[in-house]
Amino acid sequence: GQTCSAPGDSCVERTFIALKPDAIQRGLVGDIINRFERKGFHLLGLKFVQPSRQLVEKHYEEHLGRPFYEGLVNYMTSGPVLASVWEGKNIISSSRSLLGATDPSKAAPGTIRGDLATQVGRNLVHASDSPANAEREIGLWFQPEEVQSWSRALKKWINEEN
Ligand code: IDP
Repeated sequence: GQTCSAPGDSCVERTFIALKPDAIQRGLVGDIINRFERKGFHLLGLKFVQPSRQLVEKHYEEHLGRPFYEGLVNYMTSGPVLASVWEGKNIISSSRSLLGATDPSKAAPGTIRGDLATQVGRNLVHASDSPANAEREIGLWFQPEEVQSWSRALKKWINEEN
């Protein structure tokens, strides 16, 4: 959880990405994960979990009281979720660009939601929206030993500036 203040700086962040139950049901796991891998992001943790109501309520606590909150909790607990941790340059804002707008009917073509979804209540994927939320969400969904630290041979081809 560092902050990448200026676009174009070289700071590396971690984020939490979850493929929601509709992504699993629709068989889109490979397609969505592929987009993060092809971008050059570094996978640190991955697990298939049936989240409890309590976990989802904590994850979405900022939305408590919103009209869509109950539906959102029901949706997120309706089946297994693929939870993941990724690292990369400016990954928090960059992964949200890959996802597209929250409402898939407004998401740009080329984005995950723009290409693959139509409904805000079935928008396939979650990505943390700030460094503080990324660390909070990683801590909610993962034990420390489930997040790996490994070095990739391709690193210099993806990350070096010159
Ligand atoms: P985000 O997932 O793009 O960060 P948030 O505003 O944090 O968007 O909303 C969290 C999730 O709540 C959304 O991804 C979506 O699943 C759901 N949601 C948000 N707004 C609505 C709504 O108006 N109707 C139904 N579901 C919504």
